[in-house]
Amino acid sequence: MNAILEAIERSAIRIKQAIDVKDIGYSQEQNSSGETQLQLDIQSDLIIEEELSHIPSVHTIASEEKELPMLLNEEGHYFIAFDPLDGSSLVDVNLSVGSIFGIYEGEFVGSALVASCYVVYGPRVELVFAYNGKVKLYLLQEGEFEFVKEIHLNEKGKINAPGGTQQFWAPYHKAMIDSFFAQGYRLRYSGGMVPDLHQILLKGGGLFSYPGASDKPEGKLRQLFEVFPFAFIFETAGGGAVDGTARVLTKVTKHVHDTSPCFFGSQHEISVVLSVYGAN
Ligand code: P6P
Repeated sequence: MNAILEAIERSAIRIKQAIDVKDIGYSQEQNSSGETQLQLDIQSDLIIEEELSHIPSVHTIASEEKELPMLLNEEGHYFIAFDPLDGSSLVDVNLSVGSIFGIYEGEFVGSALVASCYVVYGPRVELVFAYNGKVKLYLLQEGEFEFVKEIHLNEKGKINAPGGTQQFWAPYHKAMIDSFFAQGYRLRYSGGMVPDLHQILLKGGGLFSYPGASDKPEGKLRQLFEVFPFAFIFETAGGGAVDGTARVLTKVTKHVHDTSPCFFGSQHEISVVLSVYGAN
């Protein structure tokens, strides 16, 4: 696992350099989710693929930017799913973006997740790694990621990050979101999953939601590359991650690019989601 973390660290440093110097032109290609790929998306994907290809324990990789999984080493046992540069379109307005990694044992299913990691490229480059019951924060300093602290979520938070298109929300979802604001929760939503969830983790808690809605009944965020890795991190940090009625990590993934409605947060906020969705 240490070799994988080191490969992610090397990838992060190379991706940060690419963000800082590269133009952000669009390619002629689209990814499997129908999103036009930035040159940066493609470059970030190739950087991670190259760094992981040197690790014997990695069997297969799956990327948000690749149609199908890619076999790297028959003898390996880790299956790694990643979103190379989530929220990449935010680069052209100079907002934070991130890379997300899910490290699965033997197969791409939520229950096989054994470690998760994300990197946030903002005013500083930080990395969060969840493994063996701990969530650890690292800060890039002079070319090295230095350990900062362990992350724990409070039982209840103060941040509300409501994703999705409001006009398509179910009425009970809108009433639930509004109820948090009526209790004084602060609106914190940039459109970048990594910085939005990083803020909730570092500020002690709250709720991030990207629900199923009439325009996207199965939500927008991808199970293997985005939802499951963050679910693992939030649960390890003492919070929860559900699709409205159940833990997202129990979901069955039928296709590598499947999405899921998702709610990540502190225990209190997750219990509110379960009671509201359970009653509708
Ligand atoms: P919306 C970025 O495109 C992304 O995949 C996530 O990073 C982010 O949470 C979500 O989409 C934002 O989606 O519909 O609110 O713009």
